[in-house]
Order: sequence, then C-alpha cells, then structure tokens
Amino acid sequence: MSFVSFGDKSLDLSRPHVMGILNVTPDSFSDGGAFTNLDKALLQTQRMIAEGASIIDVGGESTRPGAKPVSQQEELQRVVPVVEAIKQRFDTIVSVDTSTPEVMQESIKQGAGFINDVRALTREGALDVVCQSGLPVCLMHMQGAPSDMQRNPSYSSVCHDVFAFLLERAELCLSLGIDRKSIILDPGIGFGKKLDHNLALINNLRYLVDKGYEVLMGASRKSMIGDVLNVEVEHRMYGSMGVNASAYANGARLFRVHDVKAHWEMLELMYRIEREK
Ligand code: PT1
Repeated sequence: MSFVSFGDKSLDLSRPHVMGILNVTPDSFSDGGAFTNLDKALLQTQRMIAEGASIIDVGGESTRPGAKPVSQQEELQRVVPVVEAIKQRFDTIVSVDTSTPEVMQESIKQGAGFINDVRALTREGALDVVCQSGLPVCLMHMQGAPSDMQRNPSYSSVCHDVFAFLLERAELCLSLGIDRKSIILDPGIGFGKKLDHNLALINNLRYLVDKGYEVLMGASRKSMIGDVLNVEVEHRMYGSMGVNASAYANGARLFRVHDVKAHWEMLELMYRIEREK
C-alpha cells in the first residue's frame, strides 16, 4: 500500500484511480458546456462518484487547442463556488484544474485536496501556494499556449525534452519541501504535440515511474484518438480506454477521464490481474 494524503482524504496509489472531469467552462471541447450551472455540475459529480471516481477535477479554463485565455476573476467565479458546493455535499477529493494562484488558494480554502496545473506551477506565486498547502500537485508539460500550441509542435527528442522538463519542475518542488509521493507527473497529451509525439510519450511513461514519481494520464476523447481512428469526439471512448490501458501497463496510476464507469471497470480488471502472482 502507498497512501498519499489529499487534504481530508487519502488514496492508495499502489492501485489505479479515476479522476472524473468536471468542466465548468462555457466552451469545453467534448461536453460542450453541458454543465455550466451549479445543479448540473453537482448531478455530474454525483454520477461520477457513483461510477467509481476517486477525484473530481474541476476546471474553469478551457485548455483544448485554440482555447482563449480566461480572466482571473472569471475563473474564480466559475470554479470556487463549485468546489465549495461539492465539498459540502460529497465525501470526495476535489482537484482544481488551474494555473492561477488565486484560484488555487480560494479553492484550497473550500476544501480542494489536489492542484492540477497544466503549466506545472510556472505562474508567479503558484509554487508558493502549493508549498504552503502541503497538498499533492500534478505537474503537466505543455509546449506553447493553448491558443497556438498545435500550430507546429516540434522537439529534438520528444521523450527527452518532455521528461527533462517534468523532472526539473519536480526537483524544484522537492527542493522546496514537497514530498516525492505528492508530486504527480503528466506528459500533457495533446498540449503542443503531434500524434507521433503523443504515442512515444505514452509508450515511454515507465521512465518517469522509475524515477519515483506517480504519473497521471489525460488522454480522454482527445484528438490523438481521432487521428488514429478517424472518429469524432463523441466516439472516442474505446480509443481512450486503449490509451489508458497502455498507460496503466506502463505505470500510470491516475486517469483523468470523461467516461468514468468504463475506465473504472477496465482498470479494476487490470489491477486485479496484476496483483495475482
Ligand atoms: C491533461 C489535461 C488537463 N487536459 C491534466 N490536466 C485537459 N493534468 C485539461 C485534444 O488534443 O491531459 N492533464 N486539463 C484538456 N486539454 C485538451 C488538450 C483537450 C488537447 C483536448 C485536446 O483534443
């Protein structure tokens, strides 16, 4: 067993966990802003918990390719009331998908237990907030910014470049006193990456696990699945499960997904098989 504390709850990261996606943006890429009001967000939360989610990931900034930046005030107004409402009603871990230190801080006050930052704590003040909180953090790699990251992604060696960046950010966190087991690394599927970049990163995830870090995979319904299968976003669940099964086999233990039940069942079988020596 390998328990990591996420605020008022802890998770055994020797087994897989599903992080259910809760977009509170009006322009989300796959559920089209279906859950912008609080009641809908709570219903979706309840459903994802019932389907096996260990963590609910609340995000108020769309980071899909082409997405426009959001103001700090707008992000605060979208995210914080939802974090508060979930923590009042459900016994679950709330993750906040943000790069903005003020959003991190206010969400932590409302009981958020995990900081998920697609910019790996590079915004001024973000490192401080996370260090002070003692909470686990997900550090993700992105090349460029969402508005233009898919224009012409290029690397001299994608695995080398991405893993070196993540390890450098992780070592900075370690040096500031964050526990190694509280640092979760994420290659950032679709964030300034072509198909072959994404595939190579997934195939080589074990490298990060061997360095002693937990790995999070966020590939649910993304373009890389459309690129391989030629299917639209609403038909990417089976492809997502293939990617995530491969990531599990390569050592990932946290899975950020839309289709919670399907992934929970797939991962539970993989875990049970792996345990029986
Ligand atoms: C992710 C992630 C995230 N992805 C983490 N947080 C998004 N830790 C938001 C596409 O190619 O992978 N890890 N938060 C959503 N962003 C995208 C990016 C959505 C690319 C779609 C694509 O389709």
